[in-house]
Amino acid sequence: MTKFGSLVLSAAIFALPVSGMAQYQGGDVKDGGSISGTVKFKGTAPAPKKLDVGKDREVCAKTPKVDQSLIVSNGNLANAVVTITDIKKGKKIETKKVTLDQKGCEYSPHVLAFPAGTTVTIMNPDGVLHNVHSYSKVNSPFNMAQPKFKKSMDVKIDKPEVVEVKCDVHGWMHGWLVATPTPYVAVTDKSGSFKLTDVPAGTYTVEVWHEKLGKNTQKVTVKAKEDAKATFELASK
Ligand SMILES: [Cu+2]
Repeated sequence: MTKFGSLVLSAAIFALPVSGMAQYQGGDVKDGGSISGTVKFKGTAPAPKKLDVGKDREVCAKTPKVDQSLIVSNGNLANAVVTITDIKKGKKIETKKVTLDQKGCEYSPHVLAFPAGTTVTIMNPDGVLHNVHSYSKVNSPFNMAQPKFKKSMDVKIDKPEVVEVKCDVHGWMHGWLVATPTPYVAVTDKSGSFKLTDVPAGTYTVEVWHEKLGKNTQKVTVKAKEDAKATFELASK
């Protein structure tokens, strides 16, 4: 292949994954409204499994660990990610640093969501070795040892993707980094609540994603300076 040809090809490969991002235009939002609501779990959720902490117990077993992959309280679902999938224009993307903690050998938060282009600071306050391993396909995967003396390290997630993260030292450690093409993203708290703010008036597709329960969408109409309510319900697959 000619030099020119390979340049064109590599430019095309580079351009593909970010095309979704390029479509979004950030700016000032005047008289924006919001979308808030609750994500519910349909049915009776099993009690979360206790995790077997078989390594570095003096640090990792200080607090009991339970499987975070399905946390439901009073029918409300935690750790669900809510986004607007078809918004083309809205508030500016601010890529402030966000933090993923590993205190007590557990990822906290279990699901961390942010706009693509954000730098994630991964903390290691416990003084044990972790190995942070990402299972990304769109972004370059990382596999980084974090020795006990390395209190923090940064990793930038450039492109929109749901990235699974595991620790190769502690098999029970498992979490998610969710990078979105727009700034409209929220993760439900223990009460299943979420809120997306500064949304320009209009009708949008709002999507909820949960690691175990999958996706669900609904159309939501936002009026200027008003809060639109949306309730989602996800069931076991
Ligand atoms: Cu670890």
